[in-house]
Amino acid sequence: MSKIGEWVSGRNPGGSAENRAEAGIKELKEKLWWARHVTVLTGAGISAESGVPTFRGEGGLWKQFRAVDLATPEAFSRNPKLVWEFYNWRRELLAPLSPNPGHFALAEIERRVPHFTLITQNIDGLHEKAGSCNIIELHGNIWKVRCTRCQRVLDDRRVPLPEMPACESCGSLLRPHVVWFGEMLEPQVLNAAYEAIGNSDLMIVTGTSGTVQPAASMGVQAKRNGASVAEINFEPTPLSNLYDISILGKSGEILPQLL
Ligand code: BJW
Ligand code: ZN
Repeated sequence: MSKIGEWVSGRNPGGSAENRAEAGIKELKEKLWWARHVTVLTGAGISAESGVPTFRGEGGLWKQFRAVDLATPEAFSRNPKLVWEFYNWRRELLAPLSPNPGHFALAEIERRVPHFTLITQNIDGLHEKAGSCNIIELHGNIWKVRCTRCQRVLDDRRVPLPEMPACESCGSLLRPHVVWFGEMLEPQVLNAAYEAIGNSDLMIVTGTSGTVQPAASMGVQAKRNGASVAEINFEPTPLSNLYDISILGKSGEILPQLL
């Protein structure tokens, strides 16, 4: 038996992979029907079907580039031009992309349940483009810049930005308004996420490898608070066995089936 087969049969014994996914979807649909407050945590995988590269796994950004050279405050201090080159390249890549059926399904679920919070680790802005409203962006947004001196945060959709963009107020270097490794997440953002998790009776975790903290622990936190937790991911993650429901598949194919 393949690793995936072993894992799936451990969670939902019997039947083909398709039948097990179908059973998971049915169970999740029922939980969704009764839920009062639903929180969804998304990661790079939800945008994969829009053409956005993920970070880990085949074709992932961290397979081609070293995160320590491009996504840490030290890397930016050492070589801001290189870091801006990386983010300018990603802005060019993201600018023409559109949300996929997974993003749209979440926006529709938000309209149908009494209380809904979308926590995303993604910086691509595609949830907003799909019509989601109550969004918490844990790792910032690539379409925002922040002054390294006066800390002003501004929307900036220029593609590409100048090599070394400068703050209009104080002339200092701007940086992408994103959270790099070793940086704290904004306390009010983190508190809002934990508050939503604390109020939720159902949490859906989708398109994330569950490797980056503190986001990786949020599903477990929801379980500790008594919520049901379902994972929808292309492959099993280190946390899959801790959740109530694990559905293997593409978020763009599974999420619309919940409606
Ligand atoms: C599909 C699919 C489809 C594909 N459908 N699925 C505790 C213990 C150990 C370490 C730490 C710790 N606490 C903090 C740390 C350090 C660090 C960390 O977690 N490191 C780990 C790698 C070990 N965390 C931090 O530094 C964070 N800061 C912090 O906690 O501050 C306090 C502190 C600091 C230092 C020490 C201790 C405390 C900040 C983290 C910032 C992460 N930043 C990035 C870059 C953002 C900007 C940018 O994009 O450029 O955020 S890194 C990157 O990873 C990005 C993502 O948001 C994040 C998560 O990735 P994600 O979304 O899970 O993507 P993938 O690629 O990993 O997974 C995709 C999944 O989708 C896969 O499973 C696929 O199978 C699946 N998939 N197609 C469904 N169609
Ligand atoms: Zn400034």
